Amino acid sequence: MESISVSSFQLVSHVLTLGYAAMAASLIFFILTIKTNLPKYRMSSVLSVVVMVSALLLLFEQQNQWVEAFTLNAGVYEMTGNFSNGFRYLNWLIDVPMLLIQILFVVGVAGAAFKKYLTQFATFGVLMILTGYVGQFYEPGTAGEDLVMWLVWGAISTVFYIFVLVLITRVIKEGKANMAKSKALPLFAFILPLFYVSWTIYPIAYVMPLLENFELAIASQQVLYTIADVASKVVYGVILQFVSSILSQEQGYEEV
Ligand code: RET
Repeated sequence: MESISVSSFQLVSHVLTLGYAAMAASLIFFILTIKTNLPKYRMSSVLSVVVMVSALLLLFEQQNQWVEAFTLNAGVYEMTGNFSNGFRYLNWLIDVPMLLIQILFVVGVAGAAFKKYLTQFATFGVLMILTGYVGQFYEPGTAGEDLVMWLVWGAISTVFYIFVLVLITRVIKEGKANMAKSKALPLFAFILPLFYVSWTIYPIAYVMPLLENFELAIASQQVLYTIADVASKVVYGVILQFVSSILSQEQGYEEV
């Protein structure tokens, strides 16, 4: 039976709790600040709220599953139950399209271009997650272990991920051009590097089992997913919120 040390068990437990606490706190933030924005930007905050609620529930469930999967025995935590990232993938299925679409409201893409980006973001985002979801069933160290299938599905998912990166780079470039004269530009410009780093943590976490050490793989995967979740949902959402409120002020909007 696989086992992990008390400190690794606790570290993951703390990090998972921090994750859903961050989502709960940010949920309140996005609700309370929505009126600092002009109505045309508010859909970005609404989508942040959707992302927060779904992540809050999922990460709470993930933490419960973690605690129930292990039993303390002779000073180590033995894995006596089931623990997987399956729920996370289903959460991403909702959150990935929402995160990609929310920026379109702030960037000011309109008309046919808006529809085109929306469709492409939703399609590539969903395909990226679904193919990764299939892949994680073959993860080394689990009941369905199959190294080749795991890597092949991961590679297919990566192709869709590259499409997503190309699209978001284009959207942010358009945003920068639209904000050329705005004070919000430097803050908005920070989103692209944040996006590249935070989203790329997910595939890195996916391949952690290559470390061939159960404890290190399972613990680092949970820590990495949580860091990526906070950066890609909370930090990203907060930046979009501040960018929107600067743009709103510059267009003469005052909160009523
Ligand atoms: C997978 C499978 C392995 C290959 C790649 C992946 C990419 C995952 C990404 C997930 C982003 C999730 C976000 C969630 C926010 O709620 C599926 C791990 C490339 C990029 C942003």
